[in-house]
Amino acid sequence: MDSTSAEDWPDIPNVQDLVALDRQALSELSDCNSLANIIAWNTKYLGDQGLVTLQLKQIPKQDAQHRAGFGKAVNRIKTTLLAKKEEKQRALKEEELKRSLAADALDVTLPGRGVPRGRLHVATRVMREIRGIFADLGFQVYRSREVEDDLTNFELLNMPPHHPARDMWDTFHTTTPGVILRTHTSPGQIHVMRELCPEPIRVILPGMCYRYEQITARSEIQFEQVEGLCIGARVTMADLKGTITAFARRLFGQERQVRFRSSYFPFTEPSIEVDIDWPKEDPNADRLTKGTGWLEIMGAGMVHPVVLQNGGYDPQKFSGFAFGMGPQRITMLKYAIDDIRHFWANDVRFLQQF
Ligand code: FA5
Repeated sequence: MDSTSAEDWPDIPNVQDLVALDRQALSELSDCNSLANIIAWNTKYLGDQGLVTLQLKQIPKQDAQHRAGFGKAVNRIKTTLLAKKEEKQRALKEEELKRSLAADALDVTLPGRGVPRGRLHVATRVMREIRGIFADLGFQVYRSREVEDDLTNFELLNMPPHHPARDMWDTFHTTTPGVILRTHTSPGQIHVMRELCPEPIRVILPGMCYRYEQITARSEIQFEQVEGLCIGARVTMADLKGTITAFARRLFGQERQVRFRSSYFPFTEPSIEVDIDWPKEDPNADRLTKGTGWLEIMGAGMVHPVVLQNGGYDPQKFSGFAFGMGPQRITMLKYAIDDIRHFWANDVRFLQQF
């Protein structure tokens, strides 16, 4: 930076002090590397008690001969320092702006942050697939209640209080005697029959069921079922077999073999259980089929005449079939899910796989 030299004012006696002050001020100014430093520098030299200001206050005390020269010199120093200070201040502000722009740089070419998209739970997807298949087969959806009475959940389905088959469906009782959480969707058969009798029926009844039993990898205390009910003048076992086979092939693939095994349910006669074959090349085949090559997907049968009667239908004129499947177990088979508890765990690592 330029500084005043003693030769500029040869007629001032204490010119050396002024020159030294000027040089010191300029040197310190050039060392300032922040706006805060400049403020401190300004206070030291140009503030009310600043070193240059003090010299300005000395002007009137100079003898008449040197007063004008001294005043001129001090004022010149002040003016120069002010100008240099402003110049330095501007440069520092610019530097600071550049630094902050570089630090907060916004790269407008970066791709935007993706919005995470939700999806349907795998159980909901399979449930919709099942509904879709039965819709194509001409079945309507009938919604039925989850809180039932003992009469509809058991008795009207041909299970009087003493019936040993009740042991298969251990129940959650409410504090109101006889009011329970349904153990299966089958009581819905009674509701739909009583509502639609004597019309023919072709419905599915999806919904939640509750059983007081041990939770395992295959069993929950709360799970979904899809009940099916078809009633008409000449409904036969062949209709049941055809419907189930068409359903299983649509859901699991055209090549699938469907096997019907005789079984027992108090509300169907005859009763069957339905298996599908499982591809041997699937590494899970042995575990899933327990080495048999077949997997059970539902219970079914021809509606028992007592149940038809309880629903208002004359068993001499009407016949029907019914089935009940667990869509969560079907989902487990379809996607090789090894534990039914994943469905309710709400773990996104599980959910994101589907
Ligand atoms: C019944 O519940 C009968 N109501 C089915 C039926 C309906 C037969 C109409 C005949 C005519 P079952 O208890 O086997 O049957 O259950 C049917 C399906 O529900 C099972 O195959 C299984 O897929 C599912 N399920 C049963 N218990 C559980 C459980 N604790 N957790 C998950 N799914 C279950």
